[in-house]
Amino acid sequence: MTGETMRAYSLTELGWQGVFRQQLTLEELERCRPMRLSEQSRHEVTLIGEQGCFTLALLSSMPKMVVGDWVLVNDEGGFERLLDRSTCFRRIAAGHQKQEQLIASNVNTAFIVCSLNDDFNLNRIERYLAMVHDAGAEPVMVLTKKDLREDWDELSAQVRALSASLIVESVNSLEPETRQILSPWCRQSQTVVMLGSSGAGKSTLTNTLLGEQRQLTAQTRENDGKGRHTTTARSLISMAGGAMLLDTPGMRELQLVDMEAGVAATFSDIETLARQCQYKDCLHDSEPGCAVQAAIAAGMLAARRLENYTKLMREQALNAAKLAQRRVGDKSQGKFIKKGLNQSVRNKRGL
Ligand SMILES: Nc1nc2c(ncn2[C@@H]2O[C@H](COP(=O)(O)OP(=O)(O)OP(=O)(O)O)[C@@H](O)[C@H]2O)c(=O)[nH]1
Ligand SMILES: [Mg+2]
Ligand SMILES: [Zn+2]
Repeated sequence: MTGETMRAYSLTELGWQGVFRQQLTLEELERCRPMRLSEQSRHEVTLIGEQGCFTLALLSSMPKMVVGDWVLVNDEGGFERLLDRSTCFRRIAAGHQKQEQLIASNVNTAFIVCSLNDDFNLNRIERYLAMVHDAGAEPVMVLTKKDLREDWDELSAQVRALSASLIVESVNSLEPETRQILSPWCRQSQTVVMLGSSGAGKSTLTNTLLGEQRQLTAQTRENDGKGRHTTTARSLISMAGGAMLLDTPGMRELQLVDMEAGVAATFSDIETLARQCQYKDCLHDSEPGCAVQAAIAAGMLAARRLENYTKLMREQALNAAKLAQRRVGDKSQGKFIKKGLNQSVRNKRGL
């Protein structure tokens, strides 16, 4: 570990909560200090705590860590252990290799940032909601670029219709009053993650909440709602007197994995209807006595919603199966390597 000078924070400012404190033994309370992982790269992580900030080199013996984690550091400045997470966001990494990727941990609220402009998409919003429900955090929909759409209220109503319990705020992220609108979730000891597509306005929102231009944001480009990736790394930033804000790079592809409960929570209306279907294993397709199809016919449920529910349920199960297969593959490959090593040892010994 190498020391670095930086402003020190109180644990409350860093998002410390009872659920973490109660994990410490008396001995650990005396000997160790908790620090929060604020940034990470392949080989090292940045930890911040009451005494400032450290860079910790990662070793293969350490557990997989992610931004938001609480880590115990001993008197000598060494890694002691990772505390259990209260919430954890994950997805299947983009690309061919089906690998689970951790995105953030110990988050209380997820702002699902979505532009009211070009990339408005209910299916994608439901995808994010499934991920947030899976993580165990509270989702808040933050619809940005309200100033660029005259019909913003209509779009906002479509999002509100997804679930009666869903909180939906429409904002202009560049306006200081947005800070007021989002303040209920930005109190001290809270952690808020910004999730959403590239160009949705996550960093703009972060800066407005911080009251300073801390994060780099894309220039406004007319006729180009797509946006390049401006933010390239996740970082946890302290909002003076308020929450810890976690800005993330836009996700090109958000594949769900092993999130049956997260999808079910996102589509609780369909799950409730399904309990009234005639057949327990109803696929809500063309079975007789299907309460879900009946709700669609009666205009109570959008056919789009059932389609997306079916798609996400299938996707998460398929990815879970692929991941399990990959794990088995890794294990047998591990055995193979071991066997190979034993053989080479025998060869060296002339056996
Ligand atoms: N008019 C208007 N422009 C906005 C609003 N929110 C964001 N923008 C603009 O949209 C562009 C993209 O915003 P960013 O904050 O960089 O987007 P991001 O979500 O952080 O994107 P990545 O870092 O690539 O994931 C910038 O030019 C912002 O100024 C808004 O509410 N109204
Ligand atoms: Mg950004
Ligand atoms: Zn049915």
